[in-house]
Amino acid sequence: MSLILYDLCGADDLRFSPFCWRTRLALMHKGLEFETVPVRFTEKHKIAFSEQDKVPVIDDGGTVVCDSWAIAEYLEDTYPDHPALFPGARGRRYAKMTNDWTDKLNPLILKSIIVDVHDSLDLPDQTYFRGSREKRFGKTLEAVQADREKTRAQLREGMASMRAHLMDGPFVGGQAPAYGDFIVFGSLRWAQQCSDFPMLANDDPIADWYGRVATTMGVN
Ligand SMILES: N[C@@H](CCC(=O)N[C@@H](CS)C(=O)NCC(=O)O)C(=O)O
Repeated sequence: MSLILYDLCGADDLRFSPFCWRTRLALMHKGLEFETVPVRFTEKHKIAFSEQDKVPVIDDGGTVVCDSWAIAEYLEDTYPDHPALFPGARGRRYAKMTNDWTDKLNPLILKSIIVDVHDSLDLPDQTYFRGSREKRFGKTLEAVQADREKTRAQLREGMASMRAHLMDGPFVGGQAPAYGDFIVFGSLRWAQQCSDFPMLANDDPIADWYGRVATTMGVN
């Protein structure tokens, strides 16, 4: 049985989830064949078998794994002879650090593009997204996004350690992209797909890195 990725889906089949991007790129890097099943926010029934309500979920021939980090570990441990997601002696720990660091930056991206994300969804999902996110933030999506110059500045400042890291090599993972790259790339890809508001300045070394990952992974 083939491997299936349950992938968040917006309007016009837009696949924009930062977490699903992590998994998609991990599968591509491992050279594993997979199919995707589009899942809208309001189609939780499609992942009910996973006994939780978030994507990504993979079904690898009957083995169901949820949560992008758990999926990455599963793929690395199940397919050790395929290209490594966590290269190097401490690769897994560094990737986990990048995972946790990026998860803390994601809210800044979300707040910068939240109306644009809403507008990227089909109508039933727009209603769900507005209701759930306005409850989370305690204000309208428009009020959240109104501060986006400020939140984007915080994001750019928050990425300083990555700029410093990239002075040592072209990728987060070293000389070639690995899971640490896919984590950060997924978040910036999400912003790029849903919004015209650029997260990075053109002369930011992270913008160059983003282009390198896109080219290497063939996701331009
Ligand atoms: N920690 C999880 C987070 C997954 C997550 O938050 N997924 C979002 C899509 S980007 C989701 O499914 N949200 C469902 C909802 O908000 O109802 C991971 O790394 O996979």
